[in-house]
Amino acid sequence: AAGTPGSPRSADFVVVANRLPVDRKKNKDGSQGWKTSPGGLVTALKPVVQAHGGAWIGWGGSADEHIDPFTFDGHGVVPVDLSSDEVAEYYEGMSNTTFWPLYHDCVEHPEYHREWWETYLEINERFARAAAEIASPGATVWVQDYQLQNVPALLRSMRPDLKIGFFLHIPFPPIELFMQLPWRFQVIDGLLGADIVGFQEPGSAHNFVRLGRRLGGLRTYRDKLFTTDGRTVTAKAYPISIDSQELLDLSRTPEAREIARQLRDDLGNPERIFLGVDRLDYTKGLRHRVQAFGELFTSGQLDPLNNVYLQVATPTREGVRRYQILHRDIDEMVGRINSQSGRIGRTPIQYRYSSYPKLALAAMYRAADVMVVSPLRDGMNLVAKEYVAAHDSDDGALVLSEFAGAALELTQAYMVNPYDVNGMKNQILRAAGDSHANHARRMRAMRKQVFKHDIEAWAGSFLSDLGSVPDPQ
Ligand code: GDG
Repeated sequence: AAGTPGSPRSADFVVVANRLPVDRKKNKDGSQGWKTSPGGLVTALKPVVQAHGGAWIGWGGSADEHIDPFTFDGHGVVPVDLSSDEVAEYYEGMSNTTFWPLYHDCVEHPEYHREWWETYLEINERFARAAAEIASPGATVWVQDYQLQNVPALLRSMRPDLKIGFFLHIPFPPIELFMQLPWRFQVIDGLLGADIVGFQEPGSAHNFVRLGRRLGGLRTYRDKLFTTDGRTVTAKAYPISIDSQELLDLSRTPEAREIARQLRDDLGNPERIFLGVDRLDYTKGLRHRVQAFGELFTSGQLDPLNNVYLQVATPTREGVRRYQILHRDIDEMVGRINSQSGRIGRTPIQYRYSSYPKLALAAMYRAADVMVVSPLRDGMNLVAKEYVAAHDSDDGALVLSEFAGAALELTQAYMVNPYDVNGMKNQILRAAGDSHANHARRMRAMRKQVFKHDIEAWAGSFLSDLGSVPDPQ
């Protein structure tokens, strides 16, 4: 569909996120158009934005390009332009080389650069201004994620009449780590501009409250922080989820069944398929996981004749150095392991550095006997939930890191500490060898959880809490 040009009307519900909910596409007649982006957040929030005739503010994804606001599919689209220098400093720098590692337990060293911070603030102000311009009086604005932590306070200073929610998709770190940040006061103040600050799990919410008390000197009570300007901010967990039914339906289509069958065939019809699906990110624990499988295959504890480990690693943040190093390391590890185990015609690790259509992923989840999700730290991890929803048989098993937010909900998974390679090897073997009865019991319990608490429930519970925040005085 082509968007309708012209500034969207003022909106009483506004989403502010780093990325817009639309991607460019080429129409049949060769002209440029837009299509809705894939992904859970868009699936969850788009209907809400549509219902309100609301607007979505975000970056279009390519630098040095100006896009005018337009109306698309019943909601406003308000692009925020970024130059390539701004992308380097605000996005690749401050967001993905400072906040991302700092908030993930410092599994890689965060870098602190004053220029990045300056640009980060400038861009946050640009997003806030766009929201201030389009929000109608008393509107609700929902700001998303670590790229935009200063938007709540900036927006509140421009528009004190608004209800402002913020949701952090990644972990919020313990005070001992957060204290490293040279701009720690500003970030806390930025977040405190919201009425509700939502996190993936209670531990993160608790870290934030503690920080508000210790660093901000605020009075707090349970999940409430009382700001110096007389407002109450709630810090609470809203564990995000997936569109479980949609994914299950997809995995049940004849197309998905056929792709799954073909996949088993292509892999040589092994007794067991182990699967990993991750963005190629250092937080996802790929090095440790590949090491564990490598040892299982070379020692013969997993026989390469009957077992295959399929790892899909989706390209991501390829402009950031740490990601380039990780890419090279995993290529090298997989090559070494495959050359040392298996035999001609049998490659124990099937590694794809590539992204796949959702249908293919659904088919992979369907085909996988054991799903291995072993991040070193993860806000939630949707892949774990997707496997549970899409693996349409009781005979499946999920190996899950205790450091993923999902571990609090998917308690019937085979839990691992990903740093403990021996422990992980044992759990992988245990998950693979467990009885059908145990598999079935665990899968059913997890399925119940994922179908009851889906993405719609997530958005609904955040927005209903935000709706009951008293109007600003
Ligand atoms: C952040 C937080 C939190 C992956 N490869 C392909 C593909 N994917 C999809 C998966 C899943 C999504 O990407 C990844 O979500 P995760 O939750 O696993 O991880 P992050 O990207 O790090 O997400 C995380 C999340 O935000 C939501 O709040 O859970 O903790 O880090 O949906 O299926 N999708 C397609 N092709 C691929 O190759 N189509």
